[in-house]
Amino acid sequence: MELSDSLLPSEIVLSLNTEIFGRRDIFYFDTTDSTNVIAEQKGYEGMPEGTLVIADNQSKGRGRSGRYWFSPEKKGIYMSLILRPRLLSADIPKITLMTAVVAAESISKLYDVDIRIKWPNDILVNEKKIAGILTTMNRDYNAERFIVVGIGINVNTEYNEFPDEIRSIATSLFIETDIAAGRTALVQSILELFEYYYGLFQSSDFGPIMSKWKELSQIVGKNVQIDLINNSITGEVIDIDSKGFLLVKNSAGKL
Ligand code: BT5
Repeated sequence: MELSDSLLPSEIVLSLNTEIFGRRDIFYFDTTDSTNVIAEQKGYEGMPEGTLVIADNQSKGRGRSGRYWFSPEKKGIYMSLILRPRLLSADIPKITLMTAVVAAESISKLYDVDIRIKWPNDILVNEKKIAGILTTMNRDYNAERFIVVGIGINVNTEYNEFPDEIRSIATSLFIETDIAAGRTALVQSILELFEYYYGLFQSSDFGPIMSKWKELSQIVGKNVQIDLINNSITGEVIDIDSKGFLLVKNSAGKL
């Protein structure tokens, strides 16, 4: 069947192999400001886990700490999921790491690219950013905690379409593979892997997901510079701890 060039809910659910994610309401927009903003509103109103907000275009796509996410029309995937996890607050940051594994594996399942995760939320191909994740935690009208996980992926964006300031640091699946890809199959793959890893996370421990994360990040043993708001830390990455924090040893041997 010929699919439309939009991310229509009726096409996303067709042959979708999940029970929760994508199986609750799907709010589709041809254009919106930010799917995370809409999902935060829907979460506040009490919408359940698995609710999906998805758009073909974002006018104010958000990154972390007030940064932006470039979201050209029908060129990428801009989606946000509502979660109501049965997890301790200390485990919530791991959702971002888990989502990075989901995004990376969804891409590498469908495309022949060498995908890497950069702590905590960057997905890279050839050292350029192809996807990003934005996780927020809020309380709804009933004071119940909920999480919104936003995923942005550059699918068919061409090199010249990226704004000047990110052209050299961003890439897309089209740039990397020369294949103009259907976005719907990638959305389905994300929903399916999300459901799998989220179930694993909540029913057992984070160990298997952390192993995948380490395998995809190849960061242990690397020398890094971490820029904080007022200073920066350089050193060697020793490990990721059980809470999902990066452990870095500086030249003085201090962890
Ligand atoms: C992120 O922030 O990487 C999180 C991006 C999350 C986007 C999704 S789309 C669906 C959902 N709805 C939203 O409104 N957001 C989420 P951060 O690590 O802060 O990276 C932002 C930085 O990446 C920017 O300051 C730019 O330098 C760069 N950047 C912006 N747009 C990009 C793009 N399309 N591809 C690669 N890099 C980009």
